[in-house]
Amino acid sequence: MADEKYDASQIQILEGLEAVRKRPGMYIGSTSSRGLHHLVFEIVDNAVDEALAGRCSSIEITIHEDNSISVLDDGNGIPTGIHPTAGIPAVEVVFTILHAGGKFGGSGYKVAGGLHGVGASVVNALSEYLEVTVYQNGSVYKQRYERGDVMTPLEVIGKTNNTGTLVHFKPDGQIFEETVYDFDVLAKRIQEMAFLTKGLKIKITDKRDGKEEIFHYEGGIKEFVEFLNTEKKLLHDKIFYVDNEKNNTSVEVAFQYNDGYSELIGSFVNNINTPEGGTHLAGFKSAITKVINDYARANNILKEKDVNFSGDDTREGLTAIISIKIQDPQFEGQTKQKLGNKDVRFAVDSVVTEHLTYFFEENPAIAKIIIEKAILAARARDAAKKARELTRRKSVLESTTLPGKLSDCSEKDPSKCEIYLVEGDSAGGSAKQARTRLTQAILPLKGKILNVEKAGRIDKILANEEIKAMITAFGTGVGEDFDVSKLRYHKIIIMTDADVDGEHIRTLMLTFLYRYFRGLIEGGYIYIAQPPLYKARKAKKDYYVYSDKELEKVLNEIGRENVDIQRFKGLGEMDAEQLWDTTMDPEKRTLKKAQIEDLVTTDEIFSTLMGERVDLRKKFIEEHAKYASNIDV
Ligand code: TSJ
Repeated sequence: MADEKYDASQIQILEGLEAVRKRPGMYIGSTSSRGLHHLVFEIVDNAVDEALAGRCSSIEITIHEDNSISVLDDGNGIPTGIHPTAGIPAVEVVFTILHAGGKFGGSGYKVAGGLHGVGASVVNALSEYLEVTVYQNGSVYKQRYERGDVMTPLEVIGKTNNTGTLVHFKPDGQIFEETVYDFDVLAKRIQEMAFLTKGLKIKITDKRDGKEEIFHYEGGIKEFVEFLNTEKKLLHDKIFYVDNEKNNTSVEVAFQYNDGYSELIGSFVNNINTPEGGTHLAGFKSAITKVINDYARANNILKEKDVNFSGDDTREGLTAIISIKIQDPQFEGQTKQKLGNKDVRFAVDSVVTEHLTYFFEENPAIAKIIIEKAILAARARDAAKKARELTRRKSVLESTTLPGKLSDCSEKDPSKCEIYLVEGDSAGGSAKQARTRLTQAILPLKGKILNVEKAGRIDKILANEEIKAMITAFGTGVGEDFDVSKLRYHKIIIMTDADVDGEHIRTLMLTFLYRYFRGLIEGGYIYIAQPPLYKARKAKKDYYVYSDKELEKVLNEIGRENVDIQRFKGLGEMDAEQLWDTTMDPEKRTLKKAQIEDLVTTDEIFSTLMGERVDLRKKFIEEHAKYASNIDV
């Protein structure tokens, strides 16, 4: 290639990637641990695309001892030929031009990839170094970049009989606040990727400690459902599964019922989780409601006088995965996580309707079991409704009669109000003393609140005093009555001890909110207070410290001599002033927003921790002293 041409394109390229280094958050969300892990997913997404195109069957991810990452696939290799308009090798375009990648006339679905849908060039820009090796046409090609700059041109460095792409990069310590990888964070998302791409084998190896895992599911999302239902009592063995295409939409659905009372539906568009659902989820729900009702009528299980099952009735105990792939996904809603494409609803509805009708005809015993479950759900719903009406008359759930234990705030504008849900009466007392009366309400909750996962249906749960108090204080109503516009506090803050018991109670509360007030989590109203773990005192000066890592940092700064370190076992060990200063003062505190992070752990935690299996629950609590991490930012 002519040198001149090479230089010319180079200048333009450098400008492009400089922007990424200046404002990394714009491209990868943040430069925290989350952004660090995001880099890996960006790269892996590209290799998964190659698998979706049918050219790759195996991906190997390695965390090296220096926390650099390599990703190897056995696909065709990123094209090495000169790109017709850029005039440089296509692989160099991929790594040096923003938003390039994958658009070389390849067919099939382009997975948007990652949170922000940006590509390899962003990873390159944010890496101390990145080396790409392509195995193609009998040759091994290699190129090296540093902080996005081309260090060496694409060179042939050897011969090979293999094909594939290897990318090795080290995130730039000048950019990232955190540079240490967490195996579990990577493994979780990679496992999800493997479930969503049937047949693809993904291996992850941690060279720092020798850990490795291989995820490989020939059954794809059918095995995902099996996995999510692992600790559940199943209502039927055979999993419903369909993988079909309709109007350019690939529709893959799997589901199975368990004897529980909640529904767990994971929905994905081009391998990206859509926690807020959208048209694909709507299509699925309308199909199963319709097919179950039609079958029940046709077989005279629902008589003429009977009303139809509601959608909720047909989804009690349902575990499902919906994975669709489309050419041009449109995301809407506040967080752009809700699929908006109108025609997708019809495509999913019609594929599921057709195959589920057929499935019920082939498996009448399963149809009967599912319908019986819906009958019980409908009865419980009626009972709960009657109970609610009764209690409403008694004004127990009426927001005008607030619970006696609530110390309400005086401000009436919900957007300015916050409520602290505080574990235990004594901590509740300190919090009450510490708070700002105008905007902060305190609701102390006794000991272990009800374990909703084991308690059963909503009618029983509503009878629990602690839960009744929360519902009344929130003001939103619950179940069919839920109305987020009636929420009395725009911040609901869970404040528990920093010990294992506190964690347990926090998880119980989150479980309750997840199951019955998911709208509050999705709306971003639920927060977790961060009380300090330690107080370090030196020369009459106090340092409040929130993690073991921070303690190390503080001790390094102030010196280890003559330091008095106090570990706070519970909120109760702090006086009102300390509690205010460290945890409740809006000017100084940090709050974590609870969000439904990923399906794999969320449900693993909720069912393992809360379900029937006491042995697993114990083991889980012991292993995961910090298990709310999956639900935090
Ligand atoms: F992200 C990335 F670019 F760094 C990256 C890309 C990282 C890794 C580990 C793999 C890949 C990658 C890209 N593997 N395979 C490909 N494939 C292509 O770029 C490719 C190959 C052939 C054709 C074609 O149309 O023939 C098209 C494409 C996009």
